[in-house]
Amino acid sequence: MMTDLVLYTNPMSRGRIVRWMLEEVGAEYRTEILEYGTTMKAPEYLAINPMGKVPAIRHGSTVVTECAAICAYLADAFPQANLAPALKDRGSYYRWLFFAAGPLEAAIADRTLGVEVPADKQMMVGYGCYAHVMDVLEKAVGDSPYIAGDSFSAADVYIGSHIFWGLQFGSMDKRPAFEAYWKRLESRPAHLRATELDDADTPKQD
Ligand SMILES: N[C@@H](CCC(=O)N[C@@H](CS)C(=O)NCC(=O)O)C(=O)O
Repeated sequence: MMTDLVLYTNPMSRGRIVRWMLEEVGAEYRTEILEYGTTMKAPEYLAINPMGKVPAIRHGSTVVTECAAICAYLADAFPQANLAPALKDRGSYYRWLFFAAGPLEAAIADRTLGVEVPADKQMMVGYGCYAHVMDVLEKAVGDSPYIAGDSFSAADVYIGSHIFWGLQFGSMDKRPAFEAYWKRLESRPAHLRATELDDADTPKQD
């Protein structure tokens, strides 16, 4: 298939977030699967993402890396999908996209790795403490049907994926508000399609 939009991914990675987003915008795209430790670290791919990590996208001559940035980019590149609010309404949209990419990711990673920030050092750590991040996020997902208000947006693809994985892998508290929020997202046709595509690309375990 000839297309100017390419997804660089591995089916067992955060690339699933971007696949979901691509299915939401309904864009035609081609997928390149990269393997951990080999093609992901090869010079050809390091020219796309010097971090040697997936996902990344190339859209014509534009390369975007970092899941949250890719979700935001695709929402703007394909405005007909209506996945980004008007500029004047983007306060919550940007806040939660960046909150999830920064404080939420870091809080979950530290907790998973058993890193505890001493109380007297929390003021210098971007997320403060894990419990506070959970409380703030719990309120946010309970305040409106979607994270940035009444309409589903790219921020839901990103933050919803974190919540889904957090609940699935036990890296986040199983709070009813998180479960109710994910229930509103999980059967979106684009999410189901993306999961099916990534599952089909996942090597089967014997
Ligand atoms: N901050 C990046 C994280 C990307 C990332 O860590 N990807 C992992 C897979 S989920 C990866 O490619 N790891 C391979 C490696 O580090 O060698 C994003 O949000 O896109």
